[in-house]
Amino acid sequence: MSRTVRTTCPYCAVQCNFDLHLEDNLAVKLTPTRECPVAGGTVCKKGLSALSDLRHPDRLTTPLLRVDGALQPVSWDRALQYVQEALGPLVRHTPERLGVFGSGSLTNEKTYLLGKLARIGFGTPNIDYNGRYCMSSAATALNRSFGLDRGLGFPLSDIARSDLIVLVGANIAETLPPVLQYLKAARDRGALIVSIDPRATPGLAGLHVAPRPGTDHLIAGGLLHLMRKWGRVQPSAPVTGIEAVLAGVADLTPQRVARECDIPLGDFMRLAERYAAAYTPLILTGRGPEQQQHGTDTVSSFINLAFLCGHFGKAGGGYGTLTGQGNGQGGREHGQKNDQLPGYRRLDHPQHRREMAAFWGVPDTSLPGVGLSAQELLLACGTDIDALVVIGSNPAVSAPGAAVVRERLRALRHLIVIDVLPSETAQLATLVLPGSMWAEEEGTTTNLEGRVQRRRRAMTPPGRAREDWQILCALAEAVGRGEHFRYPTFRALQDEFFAATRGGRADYSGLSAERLDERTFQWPVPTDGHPGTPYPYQPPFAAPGARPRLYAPAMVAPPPVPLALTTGRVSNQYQSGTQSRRNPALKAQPDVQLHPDTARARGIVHGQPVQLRGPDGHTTLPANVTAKIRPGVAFVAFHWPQSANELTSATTLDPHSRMPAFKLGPVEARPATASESAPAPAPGPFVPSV
Ligand SMILES: Nc1nc2c(c(=O)[nH]1)N[C@H]1C(S)=C(S)[C@@H](COP(=O)(O)OP(=O)(O)OC[C@H]3O[C@@H](n4cnc5c(=O)[nH]c(N)nc54)[C@H](O)[C@@H]3O)O[C@H]1N2
Ligand SMILES: Nc1nc2c(c(=O)[nH]1)N[C@H]1C(S)=C(S)[C@@H](COP(=O)(O)OP(=O)(O)OC[C@H]3O[C@@H](n4cnc5c(=O)[nH]c(N)nc54)[C@H](O)[C@@H]3O)O[C@H]1N2
Ligand code: SF4
Ligand SMILES: [Mo]
Repeated sequence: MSRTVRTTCPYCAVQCNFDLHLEDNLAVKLTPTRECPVAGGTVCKKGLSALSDLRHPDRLTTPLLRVDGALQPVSWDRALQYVQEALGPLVRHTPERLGVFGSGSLTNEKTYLLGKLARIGFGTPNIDYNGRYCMSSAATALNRSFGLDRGLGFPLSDIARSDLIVLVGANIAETLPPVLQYLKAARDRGALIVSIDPRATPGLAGLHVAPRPGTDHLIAGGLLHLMRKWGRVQPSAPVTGIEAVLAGVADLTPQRVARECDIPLGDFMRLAERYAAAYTPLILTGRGPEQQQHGTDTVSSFINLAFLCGHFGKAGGGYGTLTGQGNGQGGREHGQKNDQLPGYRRLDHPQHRREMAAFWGVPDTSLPGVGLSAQELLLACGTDIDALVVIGSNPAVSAPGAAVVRERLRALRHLIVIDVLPSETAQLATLVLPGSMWAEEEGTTTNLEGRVQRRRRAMTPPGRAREDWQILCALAEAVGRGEHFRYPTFRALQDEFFAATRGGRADYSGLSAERLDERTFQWPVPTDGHPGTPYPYQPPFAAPGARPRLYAPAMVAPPPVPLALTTGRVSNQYQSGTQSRRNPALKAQPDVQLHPDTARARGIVHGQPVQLRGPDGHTTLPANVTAKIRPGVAFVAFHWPQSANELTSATTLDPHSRMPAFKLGPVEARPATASESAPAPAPGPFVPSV
């Protein structure tokens, strides 16, 4: 029998819609739809080839328990008995020694359930998620100025109305390809597109500025310095903190910016003149300036510029951050963060605690406090943390200082991984539970413009794999806390989730599956008849005094290093690569990009192996010698084991957001010796020992 189910893509935060065509309950084809409210029928090759995962031969189809050192298939009864014996005593006696690690690729409903499981199922404060590695600096900066964190404060299509688009460390053509159509529309109407990136990336930029990594805040500050000098400072609304911000940029002359960022003065002046003349200039940050030791302050410096020049909150103007993971936005709203309760409530806010405790029917004193952030949680494994439950993340590859992190994961007494494929993290587990993928479950995701959309189930999980939400409920039962986790249907969980957000900043309580069948909505949607909120950054602001509060970042350049490591993505791979490395349509190989001058000075030859050493590890990768990267910088993508995170620092974190410094660290590079050049063993097919 044939049928078609419309759903959203499993990968990035654009959340393109497409139709799955099924024959006998198996998806056989995927087609984009023009009715997609986000991308209008465009998708990228990752989305187009997403069917590959669903019935991949490596798909996890049975629980696996480590017995005598090897993972072996077991029944669900045996698996849940292990959970009872492993986690039960911790939950009863020392719940804080049990950690939970979640993900921005989980639906809103699973995110909500995971946070609830940690707080009132396990009773632990120690839950955090991979969005800490992704959006935390931009989220922290937006929250501290506006009391609100919605990545884009306008519909994506508004970008077409901008007359200057400044992409700061955002490689849109490779990471969010359908967004390019809106930039193209703006360019066709005369907009200039500027890319600030130490690498020349594909796309539409008419001006490319390649600063030293970690100096973006000086560009923002230098622009504000000139805007003030040129009489362009006219705040978007009454605001606190303006004097300190302006004082902070008083001596940031164009000459100083050009010198410290190491960019041509003429390019900087051209950017400044265009910014001064533009009516709707838009600054969009990606992970480049955000995943830094001072990423939060850097984002604040761009917010300050846009706000003080009166562009913040304009349709298609101002500032926005480009969220990355499929549910990166919703995933940071509903309680899997260490300091958060559903609806973007705060765990350290007495009123918010009372509201959620009453909603869940528990005493508010029983809710734990704020726990460890993601990297701190991983580093505490084997010392303060005895057991960790991981769902939807592969930190053995994606966490900074991955060699150190793998050591910590191995030191755990119990590592329980809920995944769909045998990720490198799953291969370290004591128990692996086979979960569900996008096309196998109902739910909602919230895309990079805050648009809530339905995911629809087309198929059932294979073999003995179960839907993630049912697994989470089973964990609660196994530790004797099933009482609050008995949902007769998924719909009961979904309705509870929507209701739980009522009164929170990210209020979804006006939504239902039926309303979302009619159309999509940008949050907040506080009542049944509410039309959604395309433009949420409007007075009165949620910040104290109803005024935005601007923060004055220190305008200090990072000390120069002989060779700076920066890391990121390539178009043909996704994240830690669990899915994309297995997809024959997405071929790519790891390498290290180096400028010809940098390579020559070190005797490094294109294509030859390079030995790279960072503060917490080392690896060998072939040299990709290219003039598309600035001298003195090495770029390594993080999609493979033995790639970027062997070289990043496990312990350097932004003090405000606890974001690791993925985008700037010291690295040494030299030609590899014969013994170092042996290619890293390719991960073979995964065969659990039987
Ligand atoms: N193909 C693909 N697409 C993806 C993903 C994927 O893994 N693969 N992941 C998704 C996710 S979760 C995310 S978060 C987004 C991320 O999307 P992007 O932010 O676009 O991706 P990155 O490659 O991490 O970083 C962007 C750029 O920052 C530059 N950069 C490095 N250091 C600096 C610096 O100091 N200053 C400046 N200005 N730039 C710098 C890098 O050279 C890089 O080109 O992509 C999403 N889309
Ligand atoms: N050096 C460096 N490191 C980085 C970055 C960087 O730019 N440079 N970027 C960081 C960023 S922005 C991010 S977002 C992180 C991402 O890195 P990770 O947190 O590792 O994210 P993924 O690779 O998407 O991991 C997803 C895992 O969950 C599984 N999975 C996917 N969907 C589901 C689901 O619905 N249910 C279940 N049970 N499992 C599922 C997949 O099979 C995979 O094993 O990496 C960070 N690491
Ligand atoms: S742009 Fe993102 S959401 Fe759209 S098809 Fe590609 S990966 Fe999927
Ligand atoms: Mo991300």
